[in-house]
Amino acid sequence: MNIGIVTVFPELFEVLGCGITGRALRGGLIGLSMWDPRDYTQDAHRTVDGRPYGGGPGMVMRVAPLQAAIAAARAELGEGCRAVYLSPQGARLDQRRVETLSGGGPLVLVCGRYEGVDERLVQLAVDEELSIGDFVLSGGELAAMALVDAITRLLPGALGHAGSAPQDSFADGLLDCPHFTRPQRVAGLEVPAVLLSGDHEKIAQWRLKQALGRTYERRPDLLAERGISDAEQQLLNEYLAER
Ligand code: 9WO
Repeated sequence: MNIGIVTVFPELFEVLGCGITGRALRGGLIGLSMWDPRDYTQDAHRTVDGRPYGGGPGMVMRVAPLQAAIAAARAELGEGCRAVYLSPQGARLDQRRVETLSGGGPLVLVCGRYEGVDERLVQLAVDEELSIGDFVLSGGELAAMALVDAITRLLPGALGHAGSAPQDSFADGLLDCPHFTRPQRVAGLEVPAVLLSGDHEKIAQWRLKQALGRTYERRPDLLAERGISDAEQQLLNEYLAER
């Protein structure tokens, strides 16, 4: 999976050298390339921004350097690639979208700074605008890194022990169940006995019940979207009765 990053701060992406993404990079499972719009400017000051038409505070990223950087990235990554602009105005990213992007062609992730990019750049060179949540950052880079991380961990072979990804939160449209490790008692709080029973069938049932209960309590919107089977409704009823 090849991903181009259009950013005036390429050094921010060094953090992806750690952990799962770092191993995926070293193993060639993902390829990251950086495209700095400043390298595609014509003036001595390497200007990438301009004052906003209509006035107001701050600066706006100009079309030409961004467009040239995106074009250069596209040319190297192949014309089948999609350009994604990360911004709070984008469609909300969710695990389903991550799965689609992870299984698709190369990506160019466009990171804005300042007050944003000239809207004509979005019209001319961006295929899709995505948001990772309803909050404002100082630039699109952290959102792009979140997307790279989420995509990478879905690639076959990215996770050490195979089968971790499908058990993640959201794999089945549910929040994750609680997890416990040693010691058995912490500040008077015990690990649920069923997890010590060795009965893998019962443990799986307990985990599903917890996942259903937590999703119902914390994210009823997810549960409504996903739907619930009769057997699962039974488990959810047990969970609520046990509260
Ligand atoms: C800055 C600003 C300053 C004064 C008044 C309004 C303002 N809006 C912004 C703004 O939205 N800046 C953005 C910074 C411009 C595009 C890149 N930036 C960004 C991307 N911030 N947050 C994101 C982002 C991306 C994806 N998902 C969540 C947030």
